[in-house]
Amino acid sequence: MNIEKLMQSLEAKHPGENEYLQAVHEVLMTIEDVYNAHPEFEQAKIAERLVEPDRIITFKVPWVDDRGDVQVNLGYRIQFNNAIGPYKGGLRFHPSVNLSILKFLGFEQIFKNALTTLPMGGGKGGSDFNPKGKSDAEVMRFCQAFMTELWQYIGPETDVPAGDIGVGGREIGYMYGMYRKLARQNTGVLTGKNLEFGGSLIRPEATGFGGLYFVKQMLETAGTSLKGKTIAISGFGNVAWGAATKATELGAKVVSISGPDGYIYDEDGISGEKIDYLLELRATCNDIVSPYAEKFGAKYIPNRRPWELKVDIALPCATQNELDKNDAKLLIENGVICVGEISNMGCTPEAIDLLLKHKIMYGPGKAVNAGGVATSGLEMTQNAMHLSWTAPEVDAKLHQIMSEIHTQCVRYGRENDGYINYMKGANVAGFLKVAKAMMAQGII
Ligand code: 2IT
Repeated sequence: MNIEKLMQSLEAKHPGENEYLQAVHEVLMTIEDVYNAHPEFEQAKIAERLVEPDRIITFKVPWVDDRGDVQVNLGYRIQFNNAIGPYKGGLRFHPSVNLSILKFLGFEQIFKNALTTLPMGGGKGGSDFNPKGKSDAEVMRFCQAFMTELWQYIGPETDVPAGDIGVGGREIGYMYGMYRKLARQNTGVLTGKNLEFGGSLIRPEATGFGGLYFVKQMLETAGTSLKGKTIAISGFGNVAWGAATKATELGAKVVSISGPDGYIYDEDGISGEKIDYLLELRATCNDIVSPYAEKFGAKYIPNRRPWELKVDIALPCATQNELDKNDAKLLIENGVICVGEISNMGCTPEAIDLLLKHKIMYGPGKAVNAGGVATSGLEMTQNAMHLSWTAPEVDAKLHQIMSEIHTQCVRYGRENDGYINYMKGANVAGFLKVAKAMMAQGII
């Protein structure tokens, strides 16, 4: 495989799609050896076929705000690869959403979903709609308008969207209602639904819980544990909430959360009612964390990121490229032992290089945050069987899946000196599954 040539051709075809090119480059670099060991992959142009989505659907979403003004947003669904199962992946509603961001997320989702052991292909979608400051009625009208266009492209065996940044239970509910009305079917086509109409227990917590199960295994493999460790978390949404809950339960102390306005340092630990307060903060739709400091008497550091704190573990839980080279340098100087991405592509490539160079445990988002989509897969299973599992049943399955993902990462990521390159392990394991499925199914 000639990575440079392939990257040059992608850059020429998709200029300026930086996040997408970044995600593709990372995967190609890490799978190069195994790719070259299989000449049949090169012959079947597996790399060239993998890096382009099967199709991209874009549409406009006109809706009316509370003042009676007409608003026009863009909607997208990227159906990236369905070699191992129906397209599966979240919808992101955020003003930063564009083709590059959704293509990077959809591309990552292929490998992440392959790692979960469940039969799910990769997809992603969303809109540049900004939920910040919108009323419930506005969110409902937007979601209905969005689904009016999207519904014809999705289906329980075709493409199963879910939540991501800006899309939680409320948005999924409104979209599901519209889908059901248009398709006249109640087949659970979205995951992340409320419990009353086919949702799964543990799904809201699953990304954070799964992340901590994975980090726990990383630490145990290195001969240590979460007990008594201090953790910096970024973000304050659903993922940060689940991660803080499980980290505290497993004996660690979470000392930070963050928002676009800055971060909170709470040296007493963010636990109990303080964790539940995160859900309240999110529900205000103002996208700020500063009220936490006023309510609980913690420190608020405006316009900075929590990676300058002295902690044992750093868990990015907000968005892509939220931890850069300088942040990694500060964390390393402060003695960090593990960085686990619970956000998608949370670290920049330069940050990852530095962490690997210093042999810091680094878990990539594809592996660490796969518990979210894995539990979506479990929701699909329950819907298909027309039954619901108990919370302990779902949690046990999530645990098992995270453990299998860890095993795959170790299998393909262990280096000669014993250091585990989880990024390489995750990419190679995910890639091999998809590549073998593509090989077996011919050129399509
Ligand atoms: O990035 C992700 O894996 C998600 N936002 C969850 C996707 C899903 O289908 O549950």
